[in-house]
Amino acid sequence: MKVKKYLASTMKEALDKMKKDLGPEAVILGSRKISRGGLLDFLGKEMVEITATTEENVLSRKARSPGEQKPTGSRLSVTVGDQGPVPERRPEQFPKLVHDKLAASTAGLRISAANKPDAGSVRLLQSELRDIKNVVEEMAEQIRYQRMPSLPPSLKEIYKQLLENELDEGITVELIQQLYGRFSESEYTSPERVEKYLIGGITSLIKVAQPSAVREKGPLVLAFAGTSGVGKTTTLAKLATNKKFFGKNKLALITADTYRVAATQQLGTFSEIAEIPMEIVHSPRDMSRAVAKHKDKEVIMIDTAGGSQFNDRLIAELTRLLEAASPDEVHLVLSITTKPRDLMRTIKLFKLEQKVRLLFTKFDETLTFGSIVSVVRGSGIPLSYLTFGQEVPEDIELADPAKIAKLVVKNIF
Ligand SMILES: Nc1nc2c(ncn2[C@@H]2O[C@H](COP(=O)(O)OP(=O)(O)OP(=O)(O)O)[C@@H](O)[C@H]2O)c(=O)[nH]1
Ligand SMILES: [Mg+2]
Repeated sequence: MKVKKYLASTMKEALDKMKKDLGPEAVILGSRKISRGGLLDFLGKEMVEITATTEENVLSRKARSPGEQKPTGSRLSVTVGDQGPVPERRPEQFPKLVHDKLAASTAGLRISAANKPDAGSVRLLQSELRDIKNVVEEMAEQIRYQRMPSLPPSLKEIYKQLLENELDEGITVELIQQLYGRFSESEYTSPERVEKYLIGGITSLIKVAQPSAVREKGPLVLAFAGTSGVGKTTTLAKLATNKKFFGKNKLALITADTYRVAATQQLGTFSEIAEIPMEIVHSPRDMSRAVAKHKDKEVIMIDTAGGSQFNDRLIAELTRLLEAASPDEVHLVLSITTKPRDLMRTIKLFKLEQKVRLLFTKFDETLTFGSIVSVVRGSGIPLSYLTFGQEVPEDIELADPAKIAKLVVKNIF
C-alpha cells in the first residue's frame, strides 16, 4: 500500500499538497502536529503532518480476507473530498461517515425479503460489520486523542486513564500539557513524580467551604436540598448525631418534606430515637415560625423534599421555604454516582444563591471520582461534606481536596 506524508505549517496547506499529489479522492490515514524537532514543542513552531494514500489502496485493503492482519501504522481511513480537514471533524458528522462506509461495504451484497441470503452472503456481511465496528472504534479513539497528537506513550496512557476515571477532558489536557511542558523526560516517565504532580494539580482545583461553625448567638441554620434519593435525610441524621460535627450540640430538626407520608415518618423516627425535637412545615409561614420557635438551639437542620422531575413550580416552592428559613448554609446534596452532565443540570436547576455548598454522597458506590473535580470547578461552588456509606453517624467526613485528588488518580500508578 503506497502511503505518503505531507508536511506543512497549516492543515490547509498540507491538505492542498496532498490533493495536488494524490488527487481529490485521496484518503487520509492520520494527521498529527509535530515540531521541527520531531516532538510537539509547546513553545516552538508547530507543523502539521498528514499521512495519506489513494482510494484504490483502501479498497484493495477491504478486499482482503477478514482474518488477514491489517498493515502496521494503518489508521482511520476517511475520504477527504470536500469534507475538510480530519481534525476538525465533528461528532455529528459520524452518522454520515458510518453510513458511507456501510454503503460501500454492502454494495456487493444482493439481499431482499424475497431472496433469502445464502450462508456466504451472511458471512460476508458479518465480516463487513466487524470491519465497520473497527472503523467506528478507530474514529472514536482518534477523536479522543486528537488534542494530544504526539505525546510520548507514558503520558498518553495517563491521559487515557484520567479520562477513564471521569476527569473532564479540558482539565486532563491542561494537566498533561503542564506535565509535558515543565518536566524533563526523566521526570515525566517517573510514576512517583507524575503521581505527585497530578495529585497536587487536582487538589488545587477543588475548592472547599469553611467548616460550619456554631455561632455565639442564635442558631446555625443548615438546609439540605437535592433530587430524590440522593441521601439528604440520611446525611442530615449523620451530621446531627456524629460527635465530630453537631452530635454534641443542642439541635432542632425541621422537615418540609410533606409530599410523602413516609418521608416525615423517616425523620420523625430518627428524631425520637436521637431525642431531637422535630417540626413539620407546610408553608413559608410555618417555616418562619418553626425557626423562631427554636431560636434557643445551637443548630437547626432543615430537610426538604426531593423530586426526580424537579420543575419550576417545585423549585419556586423550595426557594420560598428556604427564604423563610434564611439558612446560613444550603447543602445541595448530590450523588457521585450521577453522570457529570446531570449533576451540572441539577446545580443549574436549583439556582441556589450564595450560601450554597455541594455535598457529595455515595462515595462507596463508585470506582471513578473524576466527575467531582469538573463539577466543583465548573460550578465554582465549594464542597462541604462527603459521605461513603449508609451507617449513621459514622459514614461522613469533611471534604478534603487532597484525599479526593488521590482517589481520582487511584489505580493509575
Ligand atoms: N451506599 C450509600 N448509600 C447511601 C449514602 N447516603 C445515603 N444512602 C442511602 O440512600 C438511600 C436514600 O437515602 P435518603 O437519605 O432517604 O435520601 P433522600 O435524598 O432523603 O431521599 P428523598 O427524601 O426520597 O428525596 C438510603 O437507602 C440511604 O441509606 C451513602 O453515602 N452511601
Ligand atoms: Mg429524604
